[in-house]
Amino acid sequence: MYTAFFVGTAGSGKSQLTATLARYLKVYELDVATLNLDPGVIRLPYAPDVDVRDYIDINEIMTEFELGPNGGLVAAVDLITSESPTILEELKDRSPDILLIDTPGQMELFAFRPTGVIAAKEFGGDRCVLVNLMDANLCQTPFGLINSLTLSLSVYMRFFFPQLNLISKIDLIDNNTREEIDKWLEDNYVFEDAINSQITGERREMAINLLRIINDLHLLAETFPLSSKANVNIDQLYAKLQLIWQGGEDFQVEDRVVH
Ligand SMILES: Nc1nc2c(ncn2[C@@H]2O[C@H](COP(=O)(O)OP(=O)(O)O)[C@@H](O)[C@H]2O)c(=O)[nH]1
Ligand SMILES: [Mg+2]
Repeated sequence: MYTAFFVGTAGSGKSQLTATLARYLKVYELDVATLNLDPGVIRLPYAPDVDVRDYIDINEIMTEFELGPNGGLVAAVDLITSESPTILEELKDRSPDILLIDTPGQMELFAFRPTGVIAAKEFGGDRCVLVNLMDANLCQTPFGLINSLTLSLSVYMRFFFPQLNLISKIDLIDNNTREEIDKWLEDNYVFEDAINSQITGERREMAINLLRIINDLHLLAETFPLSSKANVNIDQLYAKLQLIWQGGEDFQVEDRVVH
């Protein structure tokens, strides 16, 4: 089974992309299933094949442990780990070729707590790709983009999986800015020039150093814009996923995970 985890800040478009990519793959008659790991979501733009909400009821948790919405969500996400055997059973029954995994709205609850890495180990299958979404609204300046890429570097450190970084909702950005972003992504020296001309002082030094690390780890080369709503680069995303799923180095998901 090939899997893709969608992670990213709240509202970056994980659920919408899960819906759009599942629909796209079904057009090619591929055997694709979706797994929703967000116990707190109320409405989804797709009907998940397997849904964590069937096992974890956030309202019940809030009442039982006398928690507010934030505490309830943290407890609910942490509970995913104990429900994973049942979820795995359901997945085994369904046994798709491709599994798209939508993760909790607030990325820190998933990516930066034990649940994320445990879920990656449990549900990651033979070949797992991490798809990290960066909201285009936050990537319009060299500073914004490097800041978002630094967060994706942090995600990479945590999971150490093959990772794609998407500048999501690119349809919301004007054409001139999109062209600028494309130039920064194509050539890290152009990106450095933009940082040098638009950021000053110690922040500039920091941004340049971070860019070099991100580029050395090939994270910049695997960064591209996408829109789930306007269908921009969905084909490119699938092509990149296929390359990693079917080619590339052999690895065991379990070897990659650190707590
Ligand atoms: N314009 C535009 N809006 C999008 C796109 N993807 C998602 N959205 C909207 O952004 C909001 C958050 O999306 P959602 O998928 O729920 O984000 P999540 O919290 O990361 O799962 C919703 O209102 C979506 O309709 C996109 O590609 N373009
Ligand atoms: Mg969501």
